[in-house]
Amino acid sequence: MIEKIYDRILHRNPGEKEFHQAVWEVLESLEPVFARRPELLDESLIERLCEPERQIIFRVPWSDDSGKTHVNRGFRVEFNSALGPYKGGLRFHPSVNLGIIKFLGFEQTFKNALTGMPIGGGKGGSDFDPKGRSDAEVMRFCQSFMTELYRHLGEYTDIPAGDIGVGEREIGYLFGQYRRITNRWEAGVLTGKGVLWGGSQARSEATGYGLVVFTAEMLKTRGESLEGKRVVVSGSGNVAIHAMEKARQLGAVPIACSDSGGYVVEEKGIDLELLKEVKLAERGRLSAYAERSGARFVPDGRVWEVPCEVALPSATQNELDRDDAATLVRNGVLAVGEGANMPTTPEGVRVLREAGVLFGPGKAANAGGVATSALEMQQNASRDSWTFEHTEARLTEIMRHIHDLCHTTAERYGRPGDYVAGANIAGFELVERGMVAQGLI
Ligand code: NDP
Ligand code: 2IT
Repeated sequence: MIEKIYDRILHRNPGEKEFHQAVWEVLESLEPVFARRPELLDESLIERLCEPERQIIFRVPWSDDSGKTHVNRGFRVEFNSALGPYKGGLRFHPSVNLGIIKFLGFEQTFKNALTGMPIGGGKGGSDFDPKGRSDAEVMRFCQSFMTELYRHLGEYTDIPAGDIGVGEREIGYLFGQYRRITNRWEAGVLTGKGVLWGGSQARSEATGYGLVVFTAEMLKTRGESLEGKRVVVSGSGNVAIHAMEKARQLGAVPIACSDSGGYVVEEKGIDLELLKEVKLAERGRLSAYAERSGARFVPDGRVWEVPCEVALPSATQNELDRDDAATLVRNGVLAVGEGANMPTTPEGVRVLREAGVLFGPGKAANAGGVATSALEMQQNASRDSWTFEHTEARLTEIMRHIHDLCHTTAERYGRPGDYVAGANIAGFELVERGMVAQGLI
Protein backbone atom coordinates (compact mmCIF):
# COMPACT_ATOMS: atom_id res chain seq x y z
CA MET A 1 0.00 0.00 0.00
CA ILE A 2 2.73 2.45 1.00
CA GLU A 3 4.70 1.46 -2.10
CA LYS A 4 1.68 2.29 -4.28
CA ILE A 5 1.28 5.72 -2.73
CA TYR A 6 5.01 6.35 -3.09
CA ASP A 7 4.87 5.32 -6.78
CA ARG A 8 2.17 7.92 -7.41
CA ILE A 9 4.29 10.56 -5.65
CA LEU A 10 7.26 9.64 -7.86
CA HIS A 11 5.15 10.06 -11.00
CA ARG A 12 3.66 13.37 -9.95
CA ASN A 13 7.05 14.86 -9.05
CA PRO A 14 9.43 13.66 -11.78
CA GLY A 15 13.15 14.26 -11.42
CA GLU A 16 12.98 15.55 -7.84
CA LYS A 17 15.37 12.98 -6.38
CA GLU A 18 16.07 14.66 -3.04
CA PHE A 19 12.32 15.09 -2.49
CA HIS A 20 11.73 11.41 -3.32
CA GLN A 21 14.48 10.40 -0.87
CA ALA A 22 13.06 12.51 1.97
CA VAL A 23 9.51 11.22 1.39
CA TRP A 24 10.56 7.56 1.25
CA GLU A 25 12.57 7.85 4.46
CA VAL A 26 9.46 9.09 6.29
CA LEU A 27 6.99 6.67 4.67
CA GLU A 28 9.21 3.69 5.45
CA SER A 29 9.23 4.65 9.15
CA LEU A 30 5.46 5.01 9.25
CA GLU A 31 4.60 1.40 8.38
CA PRO A 32 4.02 0.41 12.04
CA VAL A 33 1.74 3.44 12.48
CA PHE A 34 -0.43 2.41 9.51
CA ALA A 35 -0.46 -1.19 10.74
CA ARG A 36 -2.07 0.05 13.97
CA ARG A 37 -4.24 2.75 12.37
CA PRO A 38 -5.14 1.72 8.78
CA GLU A 39 -7.89 4.36 8.67
CA LEU A 40 -5.17 6.98 8.15
CA LEU A 41 -4.57 5.57 4.68
CA ASP A 42 -8.27 6.02 3.75
CA GLU A 43 -8.13 9.73 4.48
CA SER A 44 -5.36 10.26 1.89
CA LEU A 45 -3.28 11.81 4.61
CA ILE A 46 -0.01 10.80 2.99
CA GLU A 47 -1.00 12.29 -0.34
CA ARG A 48 -2.00 15.52 1.42
CA LEU A 49 1.18 15.61 3.48
CA CYS A 50 3.35 15.15 0.40
CA GLU A 51 1.62 17.87 -1.63
CA PRO A 52 2.76 21.37 -0.63
CA GLU A 53 -0.09 23.76 0.14
CA ARG A 54 1.45 26.30 -2.25
CA GLN A 55 4.58 26.56 -4.45
CA ILE A 56 5.84 29.91 -5.65
CA ILE A 57 8.51 30.24 -8.37
CA PHE A 58 9.64 33.65 -9.60
CA ARG A 59 12.19 35.54 -11.67
CA VAL A 60 14.88 37.49 -9.83
CA PRO A 61 16.67 39.96 -12.11
CA TRP A 62 19.56 41.98 -10.68
CA SER A 63 22.61 43.87 -11.91
CA ASP A 64 26.21 43.30 -10.86
CA ASP A 65 28.76 45.99 -10.03
CA SER A 66 29.79 46.34 -13.68
CA GLY A 67 26.16 46.95 -14.73
CA LYS A 68 25.64 43.50 -16.30
CA THR A 69 22.18 42.01 -15.79
CA HIS A 70 21.70 38.53 -14.30
CA VAL A 71 18.58 36.42 -13.89
CA ASN A 72 18.12 33.90 -11.10
CA ARG A 73 15.15 31.82 -10.03
CA GLY A 74 13.47 32.32 -6.66
CA PHE A 75 11.43 29.68 -4.78
CA ARG A 76 9.17 29.53 -1.77
CA VAL A 77 7.39 26.28 -1.00
CA GLU A 78 4.69 26.73 1.64
CA PHE A 79 4.43 23.11 2.66
CA ASN A 80 2.11 22.69 5.61
CA SER A 81 0.39 25.12 7.98
CA ALA A 82 -1.57 22.72 10.19
CA LEU A 83 0.36 23.71 13.32
CA GLY A 84 1.22 27.34 12.57
CA PRO A 85 2.34 29.78 9.87
CA TYR A 86 4.86 28.48 7.32
CA LYS A 87 8.33 28.67 8.82
CA GLY A 88 11.71 27.74 7.40
CA GLY A 89 14.90 29.12 5.93
CA LEU A 90 16.04 30.49 2.58
CA ARG A 91 18.99 28.86 0.82
CA PHE A 92 21.14 30.75 -1.71
CA HIS A 93 23.36 28.25 -3.51
CA PRO A 94 23.89 27.46 -7.21
CA SER A 95 22.62 23.88 -6.67
CA VAL A 96 19.15 25.04 -5.57
CA ASN A 97 16.18 23.71 -7.57
CA LEU A 98 12.54 22.93 -6.85
CA GLY A 99 13.23 19.34 -5.73
CA ILE A 100 15.77 20.50 -3.15
CA ILE A 101 13.46 23.17 -1.77
CA LYS A 102 10.61 20.64 -1.58
CA PHE A 103 12.71 18.10 0.31
CA LEU A 104 13.73 20.81 2.74
CA GLY A 105 10.14 22.05 3.18
CA PHE A 106 8.87 18.51 3.72
CA GLU A 107 11.50 17.81 6.40
CA GLN A 108 10.86 21.19 7.98
CA THR A 109 7.19 20.37 8.56
CA PHE A 110 8.04 17.43 10.84
CA LYS A 111 11.04 19.16 12.42
CA ASN A 112 8.96 22.17 13.38
CA ALA A 113 6.28 19.92 14.87
CA LEU A 114 8.91 18.18 17.03
CA THR A 115 9.92 21.51 18.60
CA GLY A 116 6.46 21.76 20.20
CA MET A 117 6.24 25.38 18.98
CA PRO A 118 3.30 26.68 16.89
CA ILE A 119 5.03 26.69 13.49
CA GLY A 120 4.18 25.06 10.16
CA GLY A 121 6.73 24.11 7.50
CA GLY A 122 8.13 25.97 4.49
CA LYS A 123 11.40 26.58 2.68
CA GLY A 124 12.70 28.82 -0.07
CA GLY A 125 15.76 30.14 -1.77
CA SER A 126 17.45 30.74 -5.07
CA ASP A 127 20.16 29.37 -7.37
CA PHE A 128 22.00 32.68 -6.81
CA ASP A 129 25.66 32.12 -5.83
CA PRO A 130 26.77 34.70 -3.25
CA LYS A 131 30.41 33.52 -3.37
CA GLY A 132 32.72 36.26 -4.59
CA ARG A 133 29.91 38.82 -4.79
CA SER A 134 30.28 42.26 -3.20
CA ASP A 135 27.96 43.46 -0.41
CA ALA A 136 26.32 45.79 -2.93
CA GLU A 137 25.61 42.92 -5.33
CA VAL A 138 24.17 40.74 -2.55
CA MET A 139 22.02 43.68 -1.45
CA ARG A 140 20.63 44.27 -4.95
CA PHE A 141 19.90 40.57 -5.31
CA CYS A 142 18.10 40.46 -1.92
CA GLN A 143 16.08 43.57 -2.77
CA SER A 144 14.94 42.08 -6.07
CA PHE A 145 14.14 38.72 -4.40
CA MET A 146 12.05 40.39 -1.68
CA THR A 147 10.27 42.69 -4.16
CA GLU A 148 8.56 39.57 -5.48
CA LEU A 149 8.36 37.47 -2.32
CA TYR A 150 7.02 40.10 0.13
CA ARG A 151 3.38 39.65 -1.00
CA HIS A 152 3.45 36.05 0.24
CA LEU A 153 4.95 36.78 3.66
CA GLY A 154 3.72 38.09 7.00
CA GLU A 155 4.15 37.32 10.68
CA TYR A 156 0.88 35.32 10.60
CA THR A 157 1.48 33.82 7.14
CA ASP A 158 5.04 32.83 6.27
CA ILE A 159 8.27 33.65 8.11
CA PRO A 160 11.59 32.91 6.37
CA ALA A 161 15.03 32.77 8.02
CA GLY A 162 18.57 31.76 6.98
CA ASP A 163 20.07 28.55 5.62
CA ILE A 164 23.12 27.93 3.37
CA GLY A 165 24.33 31.26 1.97
CA VAL A 166 21.83 33.30 4.00
CA GLY A 167 22.89 34.81 7.33
CA GLU A 168 22.45 38.06 9.20
CA ARG A 169 23.71 40.21 6.29
CA GLU A 170 21.15 38.80 3.84
CA ILE A 171 18.31 38.86 6.40
CA GLY A 172 19.15 42.54 6.94
CA TYR A 173 18.84 43.42 3.24
CA LEU A 174 15.65 41.34 2.95
CA PHE A 175 14.09 42.96 6.02
CA GLY A 176 15.00 46.46 4.83
CA GLN A 177 13.25 45.88 1.51
CA TYR A 178 10.16 44.30 3.14
CA ARG A 179 9.83 47.29 5.44
CA ARG A 180 10.25 49.74 2.59
CA ILE A 181 7.60 48.10 0.40
CA THR A 182 5.02 47.50 3.12
CA ASN A 183 5.65 50.53 5.36
CA ARG A 184 5.37 48.19 8.35
CA TRP A 185 7.96 47.54 11.07
CA GLU A 186 6.86 43.94 11.30
CA ALA A 187 9.73 42.28 13.16
CA GLY A 188 8.08 38.84 13.20
CA VAL A 189 8.17 38.47 9.40
CA LEU A 190 11.78 37.22 9.33
CA THR A 191 13.99 35.55 11.93
CA GLY A 192 17.75 35.57 12.28
CA LYS A 193 17.72 39.36 12.43
CA GLY A 194 20.53 41.36 14.05
CA VAL A 195 20.05 41.64 17.82
CA LEU A 196 19.99 45.44 17.50
CA TRP A 197 16.88 45.38 15.28
CA GLY A 198 14.63 42.64 16.61
CA GLY A 199 16.83 39.55 16.47
CA SER A 200 17.15 37.04 19.30
CA GLN A 201 20.24 36.39 21.36
CA ALA A 202 21.61 32.90 20.67
CA ARG A 203 19.85 32.50 17.30
CA SER A 204 23.09 32.31 15.33
CA GLU A 205 24.51 29.80 17.83
CA ALA A 206 21.26 27.83 18.17
CA THR A 207 21.49 25.12 15.49
CA GLY A 208 25.03 24.08 16.35
CA TYR A 209 24.50 24.35 20.11
CA GLY A 210 21.24 22.41 19.92
CA LEU A 211 22.88 19.70 17.80
CA VAL A 212 25.52 19.11 20.45
CA VAL A 213 22.94 19.07 23.28
CA PHE A 214 20.97 16.45 21.34
CA THR A 215 24.12 14.39 20.69
CA ALA A 216 25.10 14.57 24.38
CA GLU A 217 21.61 13.29 25.31
CA MET A 218 22.03 10.34 22.94
CA LEU A 219 25.42 9.53 24.48
CA LYS A 220 23.88 9.72 27.96
CA THR A 221 21.55 6.80 27.12
CA ARG A 222 24.70 4.65 26.86
CA GLY A 223 26.30 6.06 30.00
CA GLU A 224 28.69 8.16 27.87
CA SER A 225 29.47 11.88 27.65
CA LEU A 226 31.30 14.26 25.33
CA GLU A 227 34.16 14.69 27.77
CA GLY A 228 37.47 14.07 25.98
CA LYS A 229 35.81 12.85 22.77
CA ARG A 230 37.30 13.75 19.38
CA VAL A 231 34.70 15.51 17.22
CA VAL A 232 34.81 15.78 13.42
CA VAL A 233 32.45 18.21 11.71
CA SER A 234 31.79 18.81 8.02
CA GLY A 235 31.29 22.35 6.77
CA SER A 236 32.66 25.44 8.43
CA GLY A 237 29.65 27.72 8.27
CA ASN A 238 27.16 28.86 10.87
CA VAL A 239 26.09 25.41 12.06
CA ALA A 240 29.53 23.77 11.97
CA ILE A 241 31.34 26.53 13.86
CA HIS A 242 28.79 26.76 16.66
CA ALA A 243 28.61 22.98 16.96
CA MET A 244 32.38 22.93 17.52
CA GLU A 245 32.07 25.75 20.04
CA LYS A 246 29.46 23.95 22.15
CA ALA A 247 31.34 20.64 21.85
CA ARG A 248 34.43 22.37 23.25
CA GLN A 249 32.37 23.89 26.09
CA LEU A 250 31.21 20.38 27.01
CA GLY A 251 34.76 19.03 27.18
CA ALA A 252 35.14 17.51 23.71
CA VAL A 253 37.92 18.34 21.24
CA PRO A 254 36.83 19.43 17.75
CA ILE A 255 39.73 18.27 15.59
CA ALA A 256 38.59 18.63 11.97
CA CYS A 257 36.19 20.55 9.74
CA SER A 258 35.77 21.19 6.01
CA ASP A 259 34.47 23.41 3.24
CA SER A 260 33.93 22.68 -0.44
CA GLY A 261 37.70 23.06 -1.03
CA GLY A 262 38.94 20.43 1.46
CA TYR A 263 39.37 19.82 5.19
CA VAL A 264 41.69 20.79 8.04
CA VAL A 265 42.91 18.58 10.89
CA GLU A 266 44.34 19.87 14.13
CA GLU A 267 44.77 17.20 16.84
CA LYS A 268 45.11 19.79 19.62
CA GLY A 269 41.77 21.26 18.61
CA ILE A 270 40.59 23.74 15.97
CA ASP A 271 41.31 27.39 16.87
CA LEU A 272 37.68 28.56 16.82
CA GLU A 273 38.44 32.23 17.33
CA LEU A 274 40.69 32.27 14.24
CA LEU A 275 38.18 30.15 12.30
CA LYS A 276 35.38 32.63 13.06
CA GLU A 277 37.62 35.48 11.95
CA VAL A 278 38.45 33.79 8.63
CA LYS A 279 35.10 32.16 7.80
CA LEU A 280 32.51 34.51 9.33
CA ALA A 281 34.15 37.97 9.42
CA GLU A 282 36.32 37.74 6.29
CA ARG A 283 34.17 35.20 4.37
CA GLY A 284 37.46 33.45 3.48
CA ARG A 285 38.37 29.87 2.61
CA LEU A 286 39.41 27.13 4.99
CA SER A 287 42.78 26.90 3.20
CA ALA A 288 43.45 30.48 4.41
CA TYR A 289 42.65 29.40 7.99
CA ALA A 290 45.15 26.51 7.63
CA GLU A 291 47.87 28.85 6.36
CA ARG A 292 47.41 31.14 9.36
CA SER A 293 47.02 28.45 12.04
CA GLY A 294 49.59 25.98 10.71
CA ALA A 295 46.95 23.20 10.64
CA ARG A 296 47.19 20.41 8.09
CA PHE A 297 44.98 21.14 5.05
CA VAL A 298 43.82 18.27 2.85
CA PRO A 299 42.39 19.54 -0.43
CA ASP A 300 39.62 17.45 -2.01
CA GLY A 301 39.72 14.80 0.74
CA ARG A 302 36.79 13.35 2.75
CA VAL A 303 36.73 14.73 6.27
CA TRP A 304 35.25 11.41 7.47
CA GLU A 305 38.69 9.83 7.04
CA VAL A 306 39.75 11.53 10.28
CA PRO A 307 39.30 9.08 13.22
CA CYS A 308 36.84 10.36 15.84
CA GLU A 309 34.26 9.28 18.40
CA VAL A 310 31.62 11.84 17.37
CA ALA A 311 30.80 12.96 13.80
CA LEU A 312 28.55 15.94 13.03
CA PRO A 313 27.78 16.36 9.30
CA SER A 314 26.86 20.06 9.06
CA ALA A 315 27.32 21.13 5.42
CA THR A 316 24.77 19.79 2.95
CA GLN A 317 22.56 16.87 1.80
CA ASN A 318 24.04 13.47 0.90
CA GLU A 319 27.57 14.34 2.01
CA LEU A 320 28.11 11.17 4.09
CA ASP A 321 27.66 7.98 2.06
CA ARG A 322 28.01 4.25 2.66
CA ASP A 323 31.82 4.25 2.31
CA ASP A 324 32.17 7.26 4.64
CA ALA A 325 29.94 5.53 7.18
CA ALA A 326 32.03 2.34 6.94
CA THR A 327 35.20 4.40 7.51
CA LEU A 328 33.68 6.06 10.58
CA VAL A 329 32.60 2.68 11.98
CA ARG A 330 36.04 1.17 11.36
CA ASN A 331 37.58 4.07 13.26
CA GLY A 332 35.30 3.53 16.28
CA VAL A 333 32.69 6.29 15.97
CA LEU A 334 30.11 6.23 18.80
CA ALA A 335 27.61 8.85 17.66
CA VAL A 336 26.62 10.73 14.50
CA GLY A 337 24.39 13.81 14.83
CA GLU A 338 23.09 15.51 11.69
CA GLY A 339 23.56 19.30 11.76
CA ALA A 340 22.70 19.57 8.07
CA ASN A 341 19.41 18.45 6.53
CA MET A 342 19.62 14.86 5.20
CA PRO A 343 23.46 14.79 5.03
CA THR A 344 23.64 10.99 5.35
CA THR A 345 22.54 8.84 2.41
CA PRO A 346 20.05 6.03 3.17
CA GLU A 347 22.88 3.45 2.73
CA GLY A 348 25.07 5.47 5.07
CA VAL A 349 22.34 5.45 7.73
CA ARG A 350 21.96 1.69 7.34
CA VAL A 351 25.68 1.06 7.86
CA LEU A 352 25.74 3.21 11.00
CA ARG A 353 22.56 1.69 12.45
CA GLU A 354 23.70 -1.89 11.79
CA ALA A 355 26.98 -1.15 13.57
CA GLY A 356 25.04 0.11 16.60
CA VAL A 357 26.20 3.73 16.22
CA LEU A 358 23.91 6.30 17.87
CA PHE A 359 22.35 8.24 14.99
CA GLY A 360 20.46 11.53 15.43
CA PRO A 361 18.55 12.49 12.23
CA GLY A 362 18.56 16.14 11.15
CA LYS A 363 14.88 16.79 11.66
CA ALA A 364 15.40 16.17 15.38
CA ALA A 365 19.07 16.98 15.96
CA ASN A 366 19.22 20.32 14.09
CA ALA A 367 15.81 21.62 15.22
CA GLY A 368 17.41 24.05 17.69
CA GLY A 369 17.79 26.71 14.98
CA VAL A 370 14.15 26.87 14.03
CA ALA A 371 13.08 26.46 17.68
CA THR A 372 15.08 29.57 18.55
CA SER A 373 13.52 31.31 15.54
CA ALA A 374 10.18 30.59 17.21
CA LEU A 375 11.58 32.10 20.42
CA GLU A 376 12.58 35.15 18.34
CA MET A 377 8.97 35.38 17.11
CA GLN A 378 7.75 35.21 20.72
CA GLN A 379 10.04 38.05 21.70
CA ASN A 380 8.91 40.10 18.69
CA ALA A 381 5.22 39.49 19.45
CA SER A 382 5.65 40.72 23.02
CA ARG A 383 8.12 43.50 22.01
CA ASP A 384 10.61 42.02 24.40
CA SER A 385 14.21 40.81 24.24
CA TRP A 386 15.61 38.12 26.46
CA THR A 387 19.15 37.56 27.72
CA PHE A 388 21.52 35.10 26.08
CA GLU A 389 21.39 32.87 29.19
CA HIS A 390 17.59 32.75 29.29
CA THR A 391 17.31 32.04 25.55
CA GLU A 392 19.97 29.35 25.64
CA ALA A 393 18.29 27.72 28.65
CA ARG A 394 15.01 27.56 26.68
CA LEU A 395 16.88 26.07 23.70
CA THR A 396 18.52 23.39 25.87
CA GLU A 397 15.17 22.47 27.40
CA ILE A 398 13.57 22.17 23.93
CA MET A 399 16.41 19.96 22.63
CA ARG A 400 16.11 17.62 25.61
CA HIS A 401 12.36 17.45 25.06
CA ILE A 402 12.88 16.56 21.36
CA HIS A 403 15.41 13.89 22.32
CA ASP A 404 13.07 12.33 24.87
CA LEU A 405 10.09 12.48 22.52
CA CYS A 406 12.02 10.65 19.76
CA HIS A 407 13.41 8.15 22.24
CA THR A 408 10.09 7.26 23.87
CA THR A 409 8.22 7.18 20.54
CA ALA A 410 10.76 4.69 19.14
CA GLU A 411 10.27 2.53 22.24
CA ARG A 412 6.48 2.78 21.96
CA TYR A 413 6.74 1.25 18.46
CA GLY A 414 9.19 -1.47 19.48
CA ARG A 415 12.28 0.18 17.99
CA PRO A 416 14.36 1.21 20.99
CA GLY A 417 17.28 3.49 20.13
CA ASP A 418 16.03 4.13 16.57
CA TYR A 419 15.89 7.93 16.49
CA VAL A 420 14.98 7.94 12.78
CA ALA A 421 11.77 6.03 13.46
CA GLY A 422 11.18 8.05 16.65
CA ALA A 423 11.52 11.43 14.92
CA ASN A 424 9.49 10.49 11.85
CA ILE A 425 6.65 8.90 13.82
CA ALA A 426 6.47 11.59 16.52
CA GLY A 427 6.60 14.39 13.91
CA PHE A 428 3.96 12.67 11.80
CA GLU A 429 1.61 12.09 14.75
CA LEU A 430 1.68 15.77 15.67
CA VAL A 431 1.09 17.09 12.13
CA GLU A 432 -1.55 14.42 11.46
CA ARG A 433 -3.51 15.38 14.58
CA GLY A 434 -3.49 19.03 13.55
CA MET A 435 -4.61 18.20 10.02
CA VAL A 436 -7.40 15.83 11.03
CA ALA A 437 -8.73 18.23 13.68
CA GLN A 438 -9.02 21.02 11.11
CA GLY A 439 -11.04 19.06 8.54
CA LEU A 440 -10.23 18.41 4.90
CA ILE A 441 -7.39 20.85 4.19
P1 NDP B 1 26.50 28.22 5.79
O1 NDP B 1 26.25 28.83 4.46
O2 NDP B 1 26.83 29.08 6.94
O3 NDP B 1 27.68 27.13 5.68
C1 NDP B 1 27.59 26.08 4.78
C2 NDP B 1 28.86 25.25 4.89
O4 NDP B 1 28.66 24.03 4.19
C3 NDP B 1 30.06 25.91 4.26
O5 NDP B 1 31.23 25.52 4.92
C4 NDP B 1 30.03 25.36 2.83
O6 NDP B 1 31.30 25.36 2.22
C5 NDP B 1 29.55 23.95 3.05
N1 NDP B 1 28.78 23.51 1.89
C6 NDP B 1 27.57 23.95 1.50
N2 NDP B 1 27.17 23.34 0.37
C7 NDP B 1 28.15 22.51 0.04
C8 NDP B 1 28.33 21.61 -1.02
N3 NDP B 1 27.40 21.44 -1.99
N4 NDP B 1 29.48 20.90 -1.03
C9 NDP B 1 30.41 21.06 -0.06
N5 NDP B 1 30.31 21.91 0.96
C10 NDP B 1 29.20 22.62 1.03
O7 NDP B 1 25.20 27.34 6.07
P2 NDP B 1 24.65 26.78 7.47
O8 NDP B 1 25.77 26.47 8.38
O9 NDP B 1 23.58 27.69 7.93
O10 NDP B 1 23.95 25.43 7.00
C11 NDP B 1 24.64 24.18 6.97
C12 NDP B 1 23.63 23.05 6.95
O11 NDP B 1 22.82 23.11 8.12
C13 NDP B 1 22.65 23.06 5.78
O12 NDP B 1 22.39 21.74 5.38
C14 NDP B 1 21.38 23.66 6.38
O13 NDP B 1 20.22 23.25 5.69
C15 NDP B 1 21.43 23.09 7.78
N6 NDP B 1 20.68 23.82 8.79
C16 NDP B 1 20.91 25.15 9.01
C17 NDP B 1 20.21 25.81 10.01
C18 NDP B 1 20.48 27.24 10.35
O14 NDP B 1 19.90 27.70 11.33
N7 NDP B 1 21.33 27.95 9.64
C19 NDP B 1 19.19 25.12 10.81
C20 NDP B 1 19.09 23.70 10.55
C21 NDP B 1 19.81 23.10 9.56
P3 NDP B 1 31.64 26.45 1.08
O15 NDP B 1 31.71 27.76 1.81
O16 NDP B 1 32.94 26.01 0.51
O17 NDP B 1 30.51 26.38 0.11
O1 2IT C 1 16.71 24.02 8.28
C1 2IT C 1 16.36 24.81 9.19
O2 2IT C 1 15.72 24.42 10.18
C2 2IT C 1 16.73 26.22 9.05
N1 2IT C 1 17.42 26.58 8.10
C3 2IT C 1 16.25 27.22 10.06
C4 2IT C 1 14.84 27.66 9.77
C5 2IT C 1 14.32 28.80 10.60
O3 2IT C 1 13.20 29.23 10.28
O4 2IT C 1 14.95 29.24 11.55
